[in-house]
Amino acid sequence: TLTTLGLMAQPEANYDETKVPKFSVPDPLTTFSGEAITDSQEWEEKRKLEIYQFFEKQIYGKVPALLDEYSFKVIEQDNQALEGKAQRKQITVGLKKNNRTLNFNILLYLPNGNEKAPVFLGYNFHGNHTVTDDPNVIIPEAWNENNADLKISSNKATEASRGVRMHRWSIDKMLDNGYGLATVYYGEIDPDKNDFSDGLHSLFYAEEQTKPKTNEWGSIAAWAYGLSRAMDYLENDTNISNVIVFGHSRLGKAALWAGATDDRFSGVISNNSGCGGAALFKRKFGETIGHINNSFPHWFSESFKKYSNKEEILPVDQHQLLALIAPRPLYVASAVEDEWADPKGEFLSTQYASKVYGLYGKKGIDLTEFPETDRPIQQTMAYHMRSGKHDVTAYDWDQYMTWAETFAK
Ligand code: GTR
Repeated sequence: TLTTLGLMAQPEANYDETKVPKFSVPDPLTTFSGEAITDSQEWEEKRKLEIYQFFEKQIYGKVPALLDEYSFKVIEQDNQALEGKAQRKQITVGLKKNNRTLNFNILLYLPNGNEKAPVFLGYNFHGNHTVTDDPNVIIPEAWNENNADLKISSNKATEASRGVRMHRWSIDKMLDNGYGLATVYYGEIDPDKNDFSDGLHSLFYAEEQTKPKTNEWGSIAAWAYGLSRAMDYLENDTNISNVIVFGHSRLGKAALWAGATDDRFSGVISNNSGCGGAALFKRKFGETIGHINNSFPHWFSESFKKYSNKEEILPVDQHQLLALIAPRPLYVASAVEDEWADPKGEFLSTQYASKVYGLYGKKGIDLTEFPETDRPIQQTMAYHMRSGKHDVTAYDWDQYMTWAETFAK
């Protein structure tokens, strides 16, 4: 059967475990030429780089060049925000290339009373003003996807959408537990539509160029790059001890790639990131490469399209993306009802990446059984399967904070 999703008819998603194809998991500890890797030094010198380069050229796409200029400016600050609980800063970051400029705003809350705090950095889907009802948070000007439930129309956020996504960010609890939050509206980096004329990509074009080259970045890589540019500011803020990068769903894919490309992130959290995130492609359970390239042709590099409905010829899988983050703490979280994201595939890739963590003497996920729902496993690598649907909940944040307390501070 075929279903029409976007551009081309695609096979219907499989949700039947007995129909998952038999496949062999590419071994993180055997090089493409067949050499065995036995310690962390060999991993870094021989294997990590070739895996990294594969993901860079064939999946997410390469960043084409360096920026010409980087600048930041604290445009708003209140040391007694949120009833005195927090310091709030809003920082405009300016990126310049070929005389073109792109600006984005970081909203930063730091807990009062601590000299230095660990910070969660994560993109939001519709604007910094959606994560809190704080009336002082700036509403983004950039293109915004319409969403009637969230009161966004005419592709522009307004006052009407202030606070509409508060439930996804446990800001009060973060502050009470001594964590800060930094968030950015992802549409300020690259509007999420199949159009390469705007956003970060367009800064880097040569004259007459209208889209990235075949092996160059899609939107996920551009969003990951934006997280690193936010980090350029955060790592110099003297009130911040370390930054844990977080993302949900498509933004979880971006958080993972940011974690793999930038080791300044001291920890990485993937919340329901699914296909192209933590889930294994080769299981073809729920969303597949064909589906994702078809519905979101702009997310990956053009070179990744050759793997649509050809998972078997892909020489890597997503556990190797996770392994690129080793030995830094990594949390992968799924939700039971989020079958489109293949929770079991997210779990298995976490488990398969564990042996790379083992090379560093770090504990991964050593369970062989699929874990029980709402029973988190927390080591340097952590995993939980939450009851409920595709979302970010207070439960998720409670687990992330408990884990970060021991492993990622
Ligand atoms: C879906 C997409 C998923 C996931 C999700 C989201 O439509 O198929 O890969 O990214 O969107 O970001 O919420």
